[in-house]
Amino acid sequence: MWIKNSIMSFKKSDELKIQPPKKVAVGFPAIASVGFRIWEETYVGRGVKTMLKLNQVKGYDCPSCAWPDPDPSERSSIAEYCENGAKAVAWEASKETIGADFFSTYTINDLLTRSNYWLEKQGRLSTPMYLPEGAKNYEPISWEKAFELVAVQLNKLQDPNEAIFYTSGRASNEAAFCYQLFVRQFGTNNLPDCSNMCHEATGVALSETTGIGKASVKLDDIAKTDLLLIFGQNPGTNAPRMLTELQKLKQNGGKIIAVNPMPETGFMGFKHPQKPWEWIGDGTPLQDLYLQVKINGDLALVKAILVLLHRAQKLDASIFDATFIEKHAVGYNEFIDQLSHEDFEDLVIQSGVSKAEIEKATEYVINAKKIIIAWAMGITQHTNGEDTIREFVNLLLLKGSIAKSGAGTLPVRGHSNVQGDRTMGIWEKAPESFLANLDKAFSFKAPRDHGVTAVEAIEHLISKKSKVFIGLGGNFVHAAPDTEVVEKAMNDADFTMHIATKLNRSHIVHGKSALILPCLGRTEIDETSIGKQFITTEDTAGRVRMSMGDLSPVAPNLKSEVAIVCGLAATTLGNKSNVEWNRFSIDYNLIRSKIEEVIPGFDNFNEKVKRAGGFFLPNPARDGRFVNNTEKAKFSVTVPANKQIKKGRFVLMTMRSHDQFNTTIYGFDDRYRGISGDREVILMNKEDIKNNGFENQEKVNITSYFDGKERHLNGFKVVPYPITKGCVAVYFPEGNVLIALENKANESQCPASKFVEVSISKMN
Ligand SMILES: Nc1nc2c(c(=O)[nH]1)N[C@H]1C(S)=C(S)[C@@H](COP(=O)(O)OP(=O)(O)OC[C@H]3O[C@@H](n4cnc5c(=O)[nH]c(N)nc54)[C@H](O)[C@@H]3O)O[C@H]1N2
Ligand SMILES: Nc1nc2c(c(=O)[nH]1)N[C@H]1C(S)=C(S)[C@@H](COP(=O)(O)OP(=O)(O)OC[C@H]3O[C@@H](n4cnc5c(=O)[nH]c(N)nc54)[C@H](O)[C@@H]3O)O[C@H]1N2
Ligand SMILES: [Mo]
Repeated sequence: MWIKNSIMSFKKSDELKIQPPKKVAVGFPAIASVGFRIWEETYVGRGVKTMLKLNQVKGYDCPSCAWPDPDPSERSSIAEYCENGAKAVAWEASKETIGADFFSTYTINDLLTRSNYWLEKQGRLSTPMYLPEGAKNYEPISWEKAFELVAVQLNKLQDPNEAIFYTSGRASNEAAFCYQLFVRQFGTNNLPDCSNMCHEATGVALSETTGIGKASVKLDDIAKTDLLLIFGQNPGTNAPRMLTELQKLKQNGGKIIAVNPMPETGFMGFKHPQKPWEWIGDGTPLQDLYLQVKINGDLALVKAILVLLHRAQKLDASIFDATFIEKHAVGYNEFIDQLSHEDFEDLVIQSGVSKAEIEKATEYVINAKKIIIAWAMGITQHTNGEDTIREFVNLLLLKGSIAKSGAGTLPVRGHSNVQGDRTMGIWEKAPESFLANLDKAFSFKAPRDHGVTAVEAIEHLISKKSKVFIGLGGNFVHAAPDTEVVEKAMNDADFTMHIATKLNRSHIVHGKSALILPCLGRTEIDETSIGKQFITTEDTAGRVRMSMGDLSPVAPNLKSEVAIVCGLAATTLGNKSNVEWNRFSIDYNLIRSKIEEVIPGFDNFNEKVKRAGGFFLPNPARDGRFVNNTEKAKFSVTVPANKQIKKGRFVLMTMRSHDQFNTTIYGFDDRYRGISGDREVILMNKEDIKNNGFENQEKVNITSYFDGKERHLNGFKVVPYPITKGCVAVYFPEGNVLIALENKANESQCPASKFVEVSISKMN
C-alpha cells in the first residue's frame, strides 16, 4: 500500500526545547544518559551485565560504529565504550519481544501510521513472519517454510539479475562471506550495500591514488601526528571514542583543524567518560583552528591551501617532501601545472572561509612534518566527493605524509563492520582477483557483469528490471534517498524479505508478499549443535577481531545470520551448489577456512583471530607500496566544484542527531546541539532567519529542486544555529524525502545527501 505522507513515520515525541549548543563533550551527562537508556530498555540486568563485555578481548565488538579498539594492553578493564555504543547495546539487548500476537493485533495499515521510532521500540522480532499477497497482517511461519518460500520466489525469476541482495554494515564477516557466495552461486552481482550511500567516494578515490580504499593509519598514529585535519565529521556523536585519541594528540603537542559548516561540540572541549576527575572544569579544548566552510566548500578550501603552499615552496624548497615525491609518486608536474592556473581569490570565495584563516591553516600545514587527514559524510555525500578526497591525497603526498608513523589517510567508517563486509565481497563490482579466487575455492564460475549500487537498485525496481528485494539488515526505505520513490519501488516488487533484529519501516512498506526473518544480535550467545560460535569483524584501521555475545538469546526461535543465510542458500540452490551449507551453519571455523582460501591476508585465520586483539590485514599504502595501476601514489588534477544555486535559495544538508543510529531513533535529545523534544526542525543561521522574516521556531515549508522537479517537506520549525550563512540542516532520515534519486555522484553513485538546493517559505 502506498502512503503519500511518508513523513508521518517520524512524528516528534514532545515539545521542542532549544538551548545554546554545549561547549564540552562527554563527561558526566553522557554517563547519566547511558544509565537511563540501559534502565529503560533492559530493566538494568541484561544491559549492565553485557556492557562489561563490550569491546573486551574476550567480549563482543560494539554494534555501533567502526572506530578501532586500542591494543589489548591499553584497554580499560571495565568498559571500553562510549555513550552511543552503550545506547546501541541497550537498544539490541531490549527485553521486550514481538511475535504472532503483536502482528495479529496490528494490521499493516496500522503499522504504516506509526513512526519508525515506535516500531523499533516495541522490542525484538522473535519469530519468522510472512505476509501473503493481499493479506492485512503478517502471520507466523516456520523457518523451513520460510526458506522454501524464498527459494520459490528466487527460482521462478527469468534472470538472477531480477533479484537484489542488499546488506547493511552490521553483518559479520562470516555472514557476509556466505551471503555473497550464495548470491554469486545464484547468478548475480546485485550486491548493493550501505557503503554505496556512505564511504563509496572514499573507496573510488583512494583505490586510484593510494592503491587501497581504506585508511592508511592505525589508531596509535593519531596521537603521534603533528597535525590532524578533520573534514565533515562529527566524532563527538558518531565516533565518540575518537575524542580520546584527539585528547592524547593534544597532550603530545599536536594540532587539530576542524572543517565544518557548523561548530560541533566534540571539537570544542572533551572530558573523558572513564576519568571522573576530568568531569569538573572545562575539559581539554581540542580544535586549534575551526574553518567554517560553506557546504561543499572543502574542495576549494584545500585547493586554496595548496596554492599558498606552492607559493611558499618557491621561497623554501623544503616545504615539499621532494624525496618522497620523486621516489613514490606520479603526476606531480600535471598537478603543479593545474595549481599554477588556479584563481586563488575565486577559491577563497567558493570555500566560504576568510583569506586570513586559509593563511593560518597553511602555516599549520607548512610547519607539520606528519599530517593525518580524517573525513566522513560531510565529504563523501557530495556529487564531487571523490575529487575532494583526491585533493586530500595531493596535500598528503606533497608533504610526504603517508606511509610513515603519525601520517596518512583516515576515512572514518560508519557501521561497525561495513569495511569487513566489503573485504568479504559484498560489492557489486568485486575485483576479478576476488572472483577468480572464489571460483577456484568453490569450483564454480561467479558472474562477471557488475551488479547494481543502492541507487541503481531503486531504478531497477522502478523499471521492473528487478522484482525481488532481499535485505541482510538495514532499513533501506529510510536510508535511501527520495523516500517516496523508494517506497513506491518497494511496493512494486513481487517479493521483499528482510533479516532483522527489530521491526522497521522497510518491513511494512512491502512487495506483493513479504517475509521478516528474525536474527540473533551481536550481544547474544550463538550456540549450534557443536557448541558456541564466534564471529569476526574488521574496524576502520583494518584490524580483524573476534566477537562473542554473552546474553541468552531474547527468544527461543531466533537463528544466527549465518544460519539464516546458509538455510536460504541450501534451499534455493539445492543440488546446483556443492557448498556444504549445513556444515557452514554449525561450524564457523569452516567458513573462516574458506575465507582464508579466497581473501589475501587471512592466512591461519582461525588461529590468528584468537590472539588477543586479533590481527591487522595487509595495508600496502601503510608500508609505502601503492598497488594501483601505476604502482605509485598518484597526484590528481581535479575539476572545481563551484556548484551554483539560484539566488534566495539555500544549500541543505542532512545529518545525524546525538540520539540516533542511522534510521534508528533512540530518543529526541540532540544534546550537544541543545535541541530536544522534536526532530522536525531546520537549523538556520540567525541572520538568514532575520533577513527572510522568519521567527525563532516558526513553522516553514521546505521545497527542494532538482532537474526541474520539486519535492516538499512541510511544517518544520526554524531553529537558530551557528551554521554557515546560506546553509541549512535537517535530520536524516526525515530529510531524505527532499533528495532526488538522480542527485548523486557520477563516479561512486553516492547520493548527495549533504547538498540539496532548497527554498524555504512561511507555512501558510
Ligand atoms: N551514534 C551514532 N554513531 C554513528 C552513526 C549514527 O547514526 N549514530 N552512524 C554511523 C555511520 S553509518 C556513519 S557513516 C558515521 C557518520 O558520521 P558523520 O559523518 O560524523 O555523520 P553526519 O551526521 O552525517 O555528519 C557529517 C558532519 O559533516 C558536516 N558537514 C555536512 N556537510 C559538509 C560539507 O560540505 N563540508 C564539511 N566539511 N562538513 C560538512 C556536518 O555538519 C556534520 O558535522 O557514523 C557512524 N556512527
Ligand atoms: N539523507 C541521508 N541519508 C543517508 C545518510 C545521511 O547521512 N543522510 N547516511 C547514509 C549512511 S552513511 C548509511 S551507512 C546508510 C545506513 O543504512 P542502513 O544500514 O540500511 O540503515 P540502519 O538504520 O543502520 O539499519 C537499521 C536496521 O538494521 C537492523 N539491524 C540492526 N542490527 C542488526 C543485526 O545485528 N542484524 C541484522 N540482520 N539486522 C540488524 C534493524 O532491524 C534496524 O531497524 O544510510 C545512508 N542514508
Ligand atoms: Mo555510513
